[in-house]
Amino acid sequence: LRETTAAESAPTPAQFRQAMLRHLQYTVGKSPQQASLFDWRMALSHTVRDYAVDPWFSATRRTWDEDRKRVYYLSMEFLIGRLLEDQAINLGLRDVMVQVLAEFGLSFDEVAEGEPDAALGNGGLGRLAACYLESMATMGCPAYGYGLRYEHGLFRQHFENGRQIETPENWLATDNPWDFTRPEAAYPVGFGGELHDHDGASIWSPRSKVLASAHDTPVVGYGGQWANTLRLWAAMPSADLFNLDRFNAGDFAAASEPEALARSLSRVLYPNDTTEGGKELRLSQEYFLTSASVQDILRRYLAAHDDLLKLPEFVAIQMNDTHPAIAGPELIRLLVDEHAVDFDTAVETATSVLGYTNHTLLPEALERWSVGLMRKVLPRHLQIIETLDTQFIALQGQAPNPVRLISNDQVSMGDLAFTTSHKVNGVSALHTELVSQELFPVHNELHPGRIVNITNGVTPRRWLKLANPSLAALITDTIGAGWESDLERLRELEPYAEDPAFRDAFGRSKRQAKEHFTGWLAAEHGIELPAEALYDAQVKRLHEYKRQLLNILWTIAHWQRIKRDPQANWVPRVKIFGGKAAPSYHMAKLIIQLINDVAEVVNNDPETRHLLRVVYPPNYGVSMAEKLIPAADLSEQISTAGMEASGTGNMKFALNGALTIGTLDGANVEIREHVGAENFFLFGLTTEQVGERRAQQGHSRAALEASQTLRDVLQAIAEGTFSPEDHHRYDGLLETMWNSDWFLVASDFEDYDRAQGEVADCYSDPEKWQRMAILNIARMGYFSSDRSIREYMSQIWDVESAL
Ligand code: 26Q
Repeated sequence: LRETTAAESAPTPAQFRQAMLRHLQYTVGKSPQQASLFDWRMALSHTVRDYAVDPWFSATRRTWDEDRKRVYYLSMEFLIGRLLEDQAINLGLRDVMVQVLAEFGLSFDEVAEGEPDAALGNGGLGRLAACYLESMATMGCPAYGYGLRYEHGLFRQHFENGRQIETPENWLATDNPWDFTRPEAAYPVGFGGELHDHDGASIWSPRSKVLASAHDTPVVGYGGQWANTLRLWAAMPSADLFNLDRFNAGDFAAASEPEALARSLSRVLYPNDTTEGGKELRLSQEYFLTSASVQDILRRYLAAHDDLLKLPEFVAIQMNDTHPAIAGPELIRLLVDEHAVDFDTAVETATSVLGYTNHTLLPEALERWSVGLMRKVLPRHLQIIETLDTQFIALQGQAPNPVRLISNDQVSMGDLAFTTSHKVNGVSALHTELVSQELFPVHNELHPGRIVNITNGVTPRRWLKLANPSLAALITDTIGAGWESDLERLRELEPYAEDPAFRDAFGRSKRQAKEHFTGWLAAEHGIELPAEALYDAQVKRLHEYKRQLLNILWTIAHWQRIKRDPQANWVPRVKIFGGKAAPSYHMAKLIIQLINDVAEVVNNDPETRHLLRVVYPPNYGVSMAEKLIPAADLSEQISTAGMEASGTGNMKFALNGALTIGTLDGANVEIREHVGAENFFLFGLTTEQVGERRAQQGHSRAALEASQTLRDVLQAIAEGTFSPEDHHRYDGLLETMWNSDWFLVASDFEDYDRAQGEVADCYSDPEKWQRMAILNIARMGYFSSDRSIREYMSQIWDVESAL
């Protein structure tokens, strides 16, 4: 086995070319003359993948040889996007690859554009898991990601008459070149059935069993010195799991139940980013992921050890939100039922191994499963949870109203995850404070120190080096290479904020990023945009708390003002929206329609179209973000304070030199502290003020009465200005604005308007704007996911880097 790093063993163009031609001929079965873009991409991907295998083998081998502690990141979502360029960059192959393709007359961008996004996630939580995988590999943290190999990732979005239409995503329709199938790594996962008492012990006889079969993708760190595994489970009906007894008894339907269940388990990702209440299939998916992963973890541990009580010295399992929170009961079950560990020791062992990351405070997003459903699907786990509940009540002594794991006939997965974890973390300083004080105050008093903060981060390889090659090149020219894996080095850019030549160069790189984005937008969607304008972007899942509504209402106000005084000195703006709504989230879908309706009117107004455009390219995802974020001047992070756990898009924008207009919410607070209050457009109520305002009767009406601007906007909507064929389309939305406005759009409108005015003033002074943008970039080093992972390693996982 070679122990050299990728950089040391980088191939020459001739070697790379030969390797690629070999794959074209022998893996793809084509000659260069016959090869399509697809064939070239397959040959190229296999070639790049080959270079991942050596570091992958050597990392795996060393972890075994050195008997290292491993981290297991359990997540229902991994929003990876494309892998080709990412892997090539980390292996140091990007330049050679581009050059060799050019020799064949191919443009790398064109070849790469054919790769479907692996969209195995909804949004922030799933993308965070992907950034963390890449950072764990870069930091030499021995780790596995465990997830589900959904046949269909997040739905595709398009618009018909401005309305969102969902269609199935099909990323596996063509070959997935990154995937190594591991049929030998397969585990049975049981569902349903009964419990029998045997000598005081519970024996679980599941009604159906489904096989979990592993598919591995190597995840290479930057510099190619370490690689980990992303293991995705596919559900497989298995011949020997077909229920022969039932078949022979004539119950043919019941006999094929396992097969039907298997076909559905890894079929599709749930498209909600808040809990889909009570769905049996979702609970089964969560258990399928968790059980297969925990079985695999124990199998790997027992291959080198025999004392299960020492598990916490060698294994750390991180639960990405409560979705895999059945891991506690599952680990306890396996220790007690299969390995004869006594119950209390099993609980202590499991708790020492597990960690839980909370990503939300929204009550509707906290998972609860009905006791009836639990009993039906996971009877043994329910029994274990009941025992844990009894113990947890006892721990609270004489408390009159103890917190319970089971209440109102529902299992609270957050409380369960807390009690079975040795560390619980929030994802930004503000969020962690709210987790301690609002969500888990009782747990927090019982277990002081269990809650820790780990502020989210993003990988600078994908979100700067890959996405923004012109800015990345400027940075390297200015401070030298190496910032990619030591992002605090960006601070060396600070003095250049005062250097006119550097500011110009930054301006040119921003211009290039805009051209790259608009070129794609024109080719893909036929939308032409002016290059000389302030690009103002809000891209993220559609949610009322994220307040895309505030943004579009302000856009209408801005349009009305321009029309009132078209000759004034307006800063031309392009308002960019992107994001999907959960298919059943009616208000979010109505807001999408409003944005598209406004775009239709505003973009066709000859009086204003040179000053204001509204664009909403459909099907926002990782690959669109990579083009759009580098092009943005202004980043909209305008959630109601206290509601966005962290945000990570906010970090990607600032790292690429967009200025933020934002509230004191989630990680915005820390971003503002790092980049400096003078380089951030702050507005809006604080978390505390939000609580107070909501308690005031009639706050929405009062806020509207105080804002002529906003009343004019609502009036225009009510008159059908944007829906001439249906004046009542937005009645429901207007009613909410006047009478409830839970998300305080009206309360924050005037201050948002003021901040947008400052944005425009500032943008008309390019020198000032560029200085601010450069200082943002220079001071964003803290938000590298490498820093986050370092903190997880020391504060939660107690694991050392192998590098
Ligand atoms: C749960 C049960 C059933 C069906 C779906 C779900 C489900 C799926 C996805 C619930 C929540 C999610 C995703 C949540 C999410 O993306 N949260 C975001 O996490 C980011 C990373 O920490 C934060 O930056 C964001 O603030 C937070 O909203």
